[in-house]
Amino acid sequence: ANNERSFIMIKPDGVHRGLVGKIIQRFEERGYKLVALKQMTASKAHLEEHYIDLKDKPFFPSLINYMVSGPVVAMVWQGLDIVKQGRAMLGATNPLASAPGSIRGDYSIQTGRNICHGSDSVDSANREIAHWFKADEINDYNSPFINSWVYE
Ligand code: DAT
Ligand code: MG
Repeated sequence: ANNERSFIMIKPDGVHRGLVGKIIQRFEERGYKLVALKQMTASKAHLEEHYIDLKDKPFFPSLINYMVSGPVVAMVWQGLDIVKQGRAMLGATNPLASAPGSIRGDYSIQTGRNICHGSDSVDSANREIAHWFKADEINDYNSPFINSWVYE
């Protein structure tokens, strides 16, 4: 459906490296609609909940330390197949396995500094969007230009 949503986040390294605009631009140019955006420095508890599925992994503490180290840019993008397409646009978890042309493949080298996050399923997207945004922070606006010129 054209109103599928994904949670996409620019991690602290992406913010420090000045890649916020470039990452947003890729989703905009593709034709996806930005419906929520904020910059915040997330708490440890908030990030541990976000990454709850990984809590038993050996890299969990370093992942959380990295994610609390600075501001992130949290976003909700909307459009046809955005969850799957968003993952493809981000690239593989390990940037060394990410195709050139993907965000991670173009801008990063190591898994622990892979600059961006994207929901891995529609269910995780719904969970993550509710975790990062209040309902009134999401802008459910109509865009006739996108409706006519991105979709047929
Ligand atoms: P993704 O971010 O591609 O959804 P994930 O959900 O498996 O990947 O892991 C979340 C983040 O945790 C990932 O972006 C970077 C870190 N991570 C994952 N696997 C790792 C590993 N083997 N070593 C170090 N960090 C890892
Ligand atoms: Mg993941």
